[in-house]
Amino acid sequence: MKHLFAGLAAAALMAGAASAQQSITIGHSLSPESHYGVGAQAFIDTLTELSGGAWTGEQAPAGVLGGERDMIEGLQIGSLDVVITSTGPLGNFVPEVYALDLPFLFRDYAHARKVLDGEIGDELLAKIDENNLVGLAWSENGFRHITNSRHAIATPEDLQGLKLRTMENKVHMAAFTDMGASPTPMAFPELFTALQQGVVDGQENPITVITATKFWEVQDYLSLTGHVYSPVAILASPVLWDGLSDEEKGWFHEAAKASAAATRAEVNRLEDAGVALLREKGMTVTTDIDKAPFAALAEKAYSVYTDQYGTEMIERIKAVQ
Ligand code: EAX
Repeated sequence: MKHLFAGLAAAALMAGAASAQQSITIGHSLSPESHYGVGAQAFIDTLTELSGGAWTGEQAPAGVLGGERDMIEGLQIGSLDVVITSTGPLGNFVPEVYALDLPFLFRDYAHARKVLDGEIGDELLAKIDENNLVGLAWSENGFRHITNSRHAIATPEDLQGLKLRTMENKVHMAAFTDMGASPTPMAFPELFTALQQGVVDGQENPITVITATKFWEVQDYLSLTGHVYSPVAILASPVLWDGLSDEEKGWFHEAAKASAAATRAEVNRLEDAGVALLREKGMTVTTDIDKAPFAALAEKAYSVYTDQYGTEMIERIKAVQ
């Protein structure tokens, strides 16, 4: 008994000492080795360094705390501190962000990064702040491509009737309906099993996600459609945020910037290396796809955004050189 009490007292003492150090939980959908995992670790390391060890953190990776929509809700109630999420479900909370999800809008990575790091990106982070969330920085998932288990896809005709999982995003669902597929919205943690069991034939994600999730195990064909750019938002909980000093808020902003830089470096690295790996794993890769017919069909989906907000933001995005 004596030992037990001594042990409890020591544990209480340690807990007391540790409470001087604050720890955050960062949620994301992918493995610790993925571009999100690398970004989450860069966030934690930068925060710890800038705060002189006063702040630390741990990852809740691979959707252990739910899909991206669940995690965003977790931020709003304060059950999670920081989330690294694609914009997939974010438009459900901040509809202005749908502007970034429009297909065939961004020309290339340089264009997307310039828009997100500039005035437009800042404006949209401010919109996020108006919706019981805190937008820290824009990071990156990558240009999305289609995989499936049926046949190679080179033209919109090849998409006809294909059961395709999309994110819970009404712009993406409209675009895939217009391009001829049968979209099925689904949270990411359910996707691998759905592909394995044939609930859906295919899905679309950047090379980063396709490699991190080993989709080659359940998908034979990859088509480099690059049909939409997939931004990532690094978000904080307003519950956490309201308790921070200005100095601490500055550290969190710096940590988010470091996280985005680390993630983008991984996107760059995987853009070529990832496709080579997927070929090695047996996927048939269709390159050199004529995007024009896809883009022509998908354009109708712009109305999901423009009916509410008009075309001004889209023109501004296109004008960024
Ligand atoms: O954020 O849901 C998706 O397809 C996302 O791209 C993935 O979870 C990474």
